[in-house]
Amino acid sequence: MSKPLITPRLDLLRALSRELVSPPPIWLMRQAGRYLPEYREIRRKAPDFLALCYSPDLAAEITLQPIRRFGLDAAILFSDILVVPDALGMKVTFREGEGPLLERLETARELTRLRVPVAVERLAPVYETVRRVKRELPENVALIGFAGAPWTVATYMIEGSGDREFVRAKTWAYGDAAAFAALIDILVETSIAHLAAQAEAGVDAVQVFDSWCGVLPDDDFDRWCIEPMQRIVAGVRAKAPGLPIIGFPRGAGLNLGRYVAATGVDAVSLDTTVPLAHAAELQRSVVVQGNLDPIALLAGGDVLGAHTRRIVKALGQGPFIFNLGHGVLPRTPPKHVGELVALVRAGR
Ligand code: 1CP
Repeated sequence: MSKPLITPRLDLLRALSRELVSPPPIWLMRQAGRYLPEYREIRRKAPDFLALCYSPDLAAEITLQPIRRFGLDAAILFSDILVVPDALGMKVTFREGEGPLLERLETARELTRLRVPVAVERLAPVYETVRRVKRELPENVALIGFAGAPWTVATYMIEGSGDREFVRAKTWAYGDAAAFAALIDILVETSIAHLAAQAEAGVDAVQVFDSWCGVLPDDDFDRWCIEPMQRIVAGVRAKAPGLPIIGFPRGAGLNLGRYVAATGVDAVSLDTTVPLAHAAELQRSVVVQGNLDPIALLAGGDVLGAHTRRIVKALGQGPFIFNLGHGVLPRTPPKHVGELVALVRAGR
């Protein structure tokens, strides 16, 4: 018998092309990671976190773990936004349970140290992971690639570790905008190349994480979040036409509408604080994704049920992808993720 000529399109891609998919596709930020015992088992044996990111076998296995357990509609490549500074030649380490630590950029003069032309070559193992995952992923599951947005990645490169006031990064951006723009340019260029290489290796869509753009005031939000993202969207579209792009401007608040209109992203991932009435309004012009509070997932039970139903009721009538408003927290019981998937799928 001959194979059917048309394979059904992935639910995630249908939703990203503005189709109403009911029940909505679901995947979760940080769906692979520390809350899963099978991840912790692999992590325990690895020399360090980046070694996992650069091992195609292990990274592919970790990418597939939540798919096997929960049957989600999309896998997200197991990697990190900080592989980009690492590939540019900055030393990046991850301390167990404490987050990343980077050798930091002290002055604009140090930008010449960054190895821009070879960065993407150094990320070859990441693209090999994409190819392996694609071979093993069930055919109804999409694969999402990603990168950090320039502002967010720049904050790690300048702060070195998490100063949540961003004193050094902001002082640089406000005080020496030309030098800061040079760093942002390097990150725009490298992100475009990194995302296009993931597309070439086979990802079905990409997400750009701007986890810290919510701390920028007014014009600086335009200059360091919206403008770089406009260039990334244009650059990726030129190299990988048709690849859907999801933006995650976490904490953008009142700037969300302008971010969507100006960047032209196919979908916007909403953090937990975005009111559902506002999300429904945005949905008229863009696909929305989100925005369950990760704490509701951690809590489980009636709290999880009530929060989930409220979101599906408010957003399930338009183009929508169910997700969290930020990543799965390490102490989340895996059972709650299974319950969430069942709840969203029962909402037909
Ligand atoms: O110790 C460990 O085992 C490492 C924990 C861990 C994991 C599982 C880190 C360190 N990164 C990751 C994977 C990761 N990071 C993925 C892929 C898998 C998935 O989502 O399932 C993705 C998409 C990221 C993205 C990422 N890394 C972001 C953007 C999203 C967000 O959470 O806001 C950011 C800011 C990072 C930096 C980073 N890497 C790791 C940690 C703990 C952090 C956050 C540090 C901080 O809060 O400043």
